[in-house]
Amino acid sequence: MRKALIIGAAGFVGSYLIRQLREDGYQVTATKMPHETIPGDGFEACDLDILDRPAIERLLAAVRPDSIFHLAAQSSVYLSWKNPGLTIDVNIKGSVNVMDAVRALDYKPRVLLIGSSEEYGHIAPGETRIAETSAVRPGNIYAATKVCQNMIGRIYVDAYGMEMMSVRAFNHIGPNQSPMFVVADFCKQAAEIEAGLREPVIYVGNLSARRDFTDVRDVVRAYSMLMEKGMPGETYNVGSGHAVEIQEILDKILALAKTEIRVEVDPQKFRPVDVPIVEADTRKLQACTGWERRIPLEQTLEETLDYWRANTVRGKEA
Ligand code: A2R
Ligand code: GDD
Repeated sequence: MRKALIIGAAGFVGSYLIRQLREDGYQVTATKMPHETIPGDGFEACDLDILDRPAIERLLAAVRPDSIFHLAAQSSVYLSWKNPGLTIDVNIKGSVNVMDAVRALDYKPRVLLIGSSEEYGHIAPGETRIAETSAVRPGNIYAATKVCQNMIGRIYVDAYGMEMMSVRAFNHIGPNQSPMFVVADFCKQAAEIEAGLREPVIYVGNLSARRDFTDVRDVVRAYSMLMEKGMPGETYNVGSGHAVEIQEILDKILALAKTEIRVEVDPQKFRPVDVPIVEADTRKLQACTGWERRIPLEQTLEETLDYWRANTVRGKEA
C-alpha cells in the first residue's frame, strides 16, 4: 500500500485530506503539534514541530513515505501582520527544514508544497484570471513567506532533482474552519445570533474584496490528483476560477439565517493592505489532472452555517 505523510494535519485542511487519501488507497501518517489533536481514525498520528529538523529526519526515516503533503504553516494573513517573525520562522525556516530532511533521504518521495493565491498580491485588472506564469507581488508577510517557499522549492528541484510540486491554493472554505476566516466568521456570528447568544448584529470587514472560494473537499481532491500527476518543479493554481464579492457571501449567509440580522462595519477587521480581486486561472490544473469543482458555493455556505448552528447549540448546552 502507498504511504502518505501529511505534515501539519491538525488544522482545517488536514482532516479532509486524511479522508481523501484513505479513499484514494493510501496508508496515512499525520503530524500535529504536541498541543493539538486530529479528530477521526484510520491513520497514525504523531507529534512534529517543523522547526525541529532532526525530529523531521527521525520521522521520515521511521515512516519512509511515498508521498508527503506539507500543510504546516502559520496560515493567517491577519496574524502575519501581528506576528511576522513567527510567520517567517514557520513558513520559511520550517519549510526549508522539511525540504532538507527529504533531500537527505536515500530515495525520492514525491512532495506537495502548499502555497497560496496571496503570493500573486497586487493583481492588475488585466491580469484576471491570474495564471501561474504571472508575476508575484506579495502584499503581506504571509504572502511573502509563501513566495519564498515556492522559490526555494523550485531551486531544490533544479539543484537536487527532488520530486516536488507546489500549489497556490485560493480561498478554501467549509465546516470546521477557524472563525478567523471570513465565511466561518460570518456563519459563526449568524449561528450565535440565531441561538440568542448575542445581539442581532453581524460585524464585518472589507466587503468589496472579491475572492475565489472553493469547498475544501474539492481542494483536497485536487491535492491528491496533483500528487499523482503533477510535474516536479511546477506550480499549480487550485481554485474555482470565479471570484465572488465578500458582500455577496454575506448576503447569501444572511438569506440563510433564520432571524433578521443588522450589518455593522468594524474598522478593526480591515487589513493594512487588501488585494481587491483574486481569481484563479485553473487551466493548468485541469490539463494536468482533469480536476473540476464539484461542490457549489451555496452548498458549502449552507453546510458551514449548519456546522456552526450545531456547534453553537452544543456550546450552549455544555
Ligand atoms: O498554529 P497551530 O498550532 O494551529 O498549528 C498549525 C500547524 N503548525 C505547525 N506544525 C508543525 N510545526 C510548526 N512549527 C507549526 N506551526 C503551525 O500547521 C496547524 O495545525 C497547521 C496548519 O493548519 P491551518 O492553520 O488550519 O491551515 P489550513 O487551513 O489547514 O491550510 C493548510 C495549508 C497551509 O499551508 C496554508 O498556508 C495553506 O494551506 O493555505
Ligand atoms: N476574516 C475576515 N473577517 N475577513 C473579512 C471580513 C471578516 O469579518 N470581512 C471582510 N473580509 C475580507 C478580508 O478582508 C479578505 O479580503 C477576504 O474577506 C478573505 O479573508 P479571509 O477569509 O480571512 O482569507 P484570506 O484571503 O485573508 O486568506 C485565506 O485564503 C488564502 C488563499 O487566498 C487563508 O486561508 C490563507 O491561508 C490562504 O492562503
